[in-house]
Parts: sequence; C-alpha cells; structure tokens
Amino acid sequence: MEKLDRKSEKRLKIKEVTQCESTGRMLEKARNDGVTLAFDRAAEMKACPIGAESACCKMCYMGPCRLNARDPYSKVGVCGATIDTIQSRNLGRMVAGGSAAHNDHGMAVLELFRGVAKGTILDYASKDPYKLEALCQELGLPTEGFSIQEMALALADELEKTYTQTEGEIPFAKRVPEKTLETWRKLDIVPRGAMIEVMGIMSRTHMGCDQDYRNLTKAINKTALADGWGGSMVATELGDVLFGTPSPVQADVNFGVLKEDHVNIIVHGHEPNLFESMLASVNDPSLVKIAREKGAKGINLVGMCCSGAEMLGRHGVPHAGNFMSTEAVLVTGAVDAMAVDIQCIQQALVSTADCYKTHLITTNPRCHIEGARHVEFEEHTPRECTDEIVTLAIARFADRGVKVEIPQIVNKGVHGFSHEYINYMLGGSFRGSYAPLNENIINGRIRGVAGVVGCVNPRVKQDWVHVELVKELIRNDVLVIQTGCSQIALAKAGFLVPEAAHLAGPGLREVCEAVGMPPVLGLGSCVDNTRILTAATAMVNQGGLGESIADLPVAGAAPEWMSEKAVAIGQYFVASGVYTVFGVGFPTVKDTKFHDLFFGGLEEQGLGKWGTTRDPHEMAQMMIAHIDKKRKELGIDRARERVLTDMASRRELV
Ligand code: SF4
Ligand code: MSK
Repeated sequence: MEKLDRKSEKRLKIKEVTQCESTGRMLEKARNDGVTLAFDRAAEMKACPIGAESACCKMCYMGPCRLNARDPYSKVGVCGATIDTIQSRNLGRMVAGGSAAHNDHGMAVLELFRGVAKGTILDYASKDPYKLEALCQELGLPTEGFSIQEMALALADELEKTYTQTEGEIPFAKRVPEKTLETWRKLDIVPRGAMIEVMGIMSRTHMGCDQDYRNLTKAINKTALADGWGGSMVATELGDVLFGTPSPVQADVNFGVLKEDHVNIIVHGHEPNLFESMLASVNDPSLVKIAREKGAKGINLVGMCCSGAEMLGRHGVPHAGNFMSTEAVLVTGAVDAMAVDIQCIQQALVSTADCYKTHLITTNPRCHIEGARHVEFEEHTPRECTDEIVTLAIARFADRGVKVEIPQIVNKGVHGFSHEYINYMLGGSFRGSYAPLNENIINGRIRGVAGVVGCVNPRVKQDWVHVELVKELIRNDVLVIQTGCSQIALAKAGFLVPEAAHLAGPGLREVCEAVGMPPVLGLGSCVDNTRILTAATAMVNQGGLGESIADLPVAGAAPEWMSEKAVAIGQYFVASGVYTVFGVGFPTVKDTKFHDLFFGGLEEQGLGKWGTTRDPHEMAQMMIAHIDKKRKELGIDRARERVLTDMASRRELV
C-alpha cells in the first residue's frame, strides 16, 4: 500500500479539491487511514508543462524532442518536424485513442445485438422493436413484411459497415443534416469506416509520414466523426433496442445510496450488458436468500461512472458518483464488491480496495488489472460471472472486517431523457416533434441549448466547474443537456429536478414550468453524447434555425475533461459544427498555425471551433456570446440582458 507523506506541503485543503461533500469526507478519512487517493497523487505529480501544451514529440528514438512552447517556431525536432506537425500528430493520436475506445465498445454492442438476433445469446432480448424498425427505415432497409429477427439481422449487417467498410460513407452519414454532410463531402472528411480511419491516422502520424498539419486535420476530423456518427452512435442506438430507450425516471445519486445493512455491489465502467446481468443476479431469489441468511437485509446494486449513468436513465438504478469518486467510495468500507469492465478504471482502485477489504473484480478480456481478481464475463453465459461476483460480495459482507462509514447524503433527480423522449415531451404523444423547442428558441424564451458533458479531473476542483458553468447558463435562459460524469455532478448539486426551474432565467423557467421538466436534462453515458448529435439534427430538420448544425444557437463544453475519449468527442462536435469549450487546459501551443486552425479556421470552413478557459463564468460567457452570434445570424436576436456573475457573488458561490 502506497502511503502518503503526512507532512506533505503539496497536499491541498479538501474544500479546494472537491465540491462533493461525500468524496471530501472520504478523502479526509483516507488521509487519516494513510491511504492515498488521486487528489493527493495529483498534488504530488506536477503536470509536465511541455507535454500539457503538446510541444514534445516521441514518435521516434532520434528524440524525444522538446520544443519551446514560449517561442514555438525557434526550434524544430531532430527530423525537422515543426511545432504544427508535432501538435497535430499528438492530437491526432489522442483522437485515434478515443475513437478506438468508443468503436471497440460499439462493436461489442453490435456483436451482442447480432447474437441476440441469431438466437445464440439467450440472456437478453430486443426490448424496443419500434426503435429497431425505425432504425431500419432510417437506414433504407426494407421493413414491410419482415419479421423482427430478419430486420435485426439486416440492421446488424448494415451497421457492421460502421467499423469494417473501407470505401464510401458510414451508415449513419444518412442521419447527418444535408448541408452539414455537403460541407463534409467538400472537405473530404466523411468517414469510411472506423477501422480504416483509426489505422490511417496511426500510419500518417508515424515518423516521416504526414507532415502538413492541414492534411492531418482532415484525418483527425474523419477519425473523430467515425466515433460520434459511427461507433458511439451504434452503441447508443443498439443499446436502446436491446435494453430499452430511456424515459424519465426518478433516481437517487450520491454515497448515501449505499446501505450498511445490505450487501453493496458497485458496477463501474461502460458496458451495459455486465450491468444488466448484474441486475438479474442481485434479484435472483436464491442469491437474495443466501444474503439474508448471512444477516443482510438484501442486496444493493449501485452504479458509478458511465454504465451507471446508463442504468440510472434506463432503470432508475441508484448511482454513487462520478469518476473522481470511484476510489473515495471504497473508503466507506461499505462496498462488498466493485465490478469493473472497461475505460476510466483507475489502477489505484486495486490498492484502495485492498486497504478496505473490498473485492475489486475485473470482468472484461480487454481490461485486466494487475492485482485484481478476474472473473471473465461471457455473453453466452453472463450469469456465471455476475452470480460469482454476488457470491463473493455476500461472503465479504458476512466478514467485513473494516469499519463502515457512509456519508448519508442522497440527491434525488430525474434522469433518462433520450432524444426520442424530448420529442415526445415537447410535442405530445400524437404530434411528437421538436417544433415547440425550436419555437421557444425563435421566440427567445430559450436562448439556446448547451451540451455540458465529460469527465472530472483532479487538476481542478471536482464538480465545481461543471456546476458553476451550468448555473450561469440556465440563469441566462440556456437549456442544458448533459451526459456522463458531468450529469452526475449536477445531479449531486440538485439541478436535475423540475423544482430547479426557479434557478433558470424567466424564459427558460416558463418553459420548464409549463412542461414540468428540469432546466438540466440528463441523457446518459459519455457514449450517449450521440443523443445530442441526434437532437441537434432534429432541430435542423424541424426548420427555422438554419440548415446545418453549424447554424444552430448551440454550444458544448467539457469543463473538467481528462480522457482521450473526451478529445475525440470534442473533435466530433467541432467537426459537426458546434463551438466546444474545454476547461482544465488544451493540448496545443497558442499562436501557432495548428492552434489557430482549431480555434477559428475550422469555423471558416463551415465546421465548429474550439475554445478553452479554466474559469466557468468566463466559459459560460464565451458560450452565450456564441449562441447570441448564431441568433443574430439567424435574424432571431433581440436586445436582452446577459446576466454576469460579479466578484461578490462568485465568492459566495465557492
Ligand atoms: Fe524528434 Fe522527429 Fe523523432 Fe519526433 S519524429 S521524436 S520530432 S526526430
Ligand atoms: S466515464 S470518459 S470520466 S465522462 Fe464515461 Fe466519465 Fe469522462 Fe470517463
């Protein structure tokens, strides 16, 4: 077990590193217990300033080469690579990593879907046949006279092209608004298939290959779009067909969802099938009986991170917290087993779990962790894995051997706003449409729509940037839609309830009160960011707000991002036409040609653009200014006050 030097002066005060009270309390307990969490590791590990700005290259062993970020054109690498080549190659590889992660996940969902359709996988069934038929029709597949199974098999074959096709356009290019697609075709950035795009960028960024940042940017856009309109979109859409399309459900979030007198099992990761089978196992009467015989009142299944956000929206399964709380939750001592699958699983969970005698169980062949117990999850026999995890958890409950301390904090919220439900909610069941949303934007009650998404990162105060940003956006009548760890931050802050409408500006408040909806809508996991693309497409198709996604009065933000997936997501939003602002920092050097292309040049080509700031209030004003600019271009602007947060109220907010 790694112990923290208690005299460390680098260690920050708890209220400076997290806004989440439960996480803060457990961080304090961990420090007293001599256990190190990522907050303290971040303080000990100074981020490399050259790497942070992407001014270094290790593409070959003539280097690694470090350029001067303060005077970026004063030096080149040993091979002569310029700062623009180096930055674009580095960013391209981040996008490739993120896109590969989402596509790998999406391909697994496709194979599961195909197995269910063929009848070789029996533990799952297609829960939403209406969506299956609608998807077939959207992609031009025949449905008249075809059975559900025939449609499903044809859809699986069609969507496989998302990954394997080497020529042409990915299937969901058919969903893209016409003018947006036209721009992509003109720029030659329509993805062919994810595998060839990811392979292409890895090859072009090899030493001595593509050394023109503009040509590399084309490949970066293609690879990112192969994520958003490719693998991630397939994962979301087929996930809905298999497990059900979400609709609003009330659910609890925060550490208080753990129950001392129950067997507590947490699932953390990104694959809904593990979670769905775990749900079946914890409800199995024979396992519940064993748990009761061991003195437990029942088995309590809880989500964390993104598959948790999916289950929260689909089934109302309680959720303990986001990425930066995954270690802290183990410090409660109440977690009998944590089952993980893929992505955003910190290796340190193994040692933290060890300290608190929790079973940390990896389940996926793509993600083993040294020191963790591995119980492989196999789709044909999923219950073998999930039943074993429940059995291990029951045994640990019977002999916990550690003190249990659960912060009794629970936040209620409404989750599960799929793009289909937004359609229904605003337009009614008989004339479901985006017309009311567009009308309310045109008449100015709603100023615009902001997607606030993404990770939490110990380089900034956990949850705080998300919450401050969203507060300011809704006060300015901007409707906020959310996914992933950001959604959980706002749920903990109490914004995902209809009663939060009183925190919104007068126009947005009026709409929320009329419909009975919160001013902040939770759409699911980080993979489900594709629901935002689909909603934006519906807004364009509805009419009145321009012809392409780039025309819409919308903006996006990932205020506390950390992963390569976040970069891929940000890039697919930018390439789709959305102004996207990142907090924490951005891996480019200012005042270089590559940076200027990303922060302005792409917009001139008809796409979106990047922005960056660490300050949530400045971030909100940047997004609102962009929304106002788009309103002006659409001719729907009118003089209106922009609410600014002054220094006095900022101090109150901290
Ligand atoms: Fe240095 Fe060029 Fe090798 Fe990069 S590719 S490490 S810049 S020599
Ligand atoms: S889990 S990618 S920390 S949102 Fe999707 Fe959260 Fe970011 Fe991982």
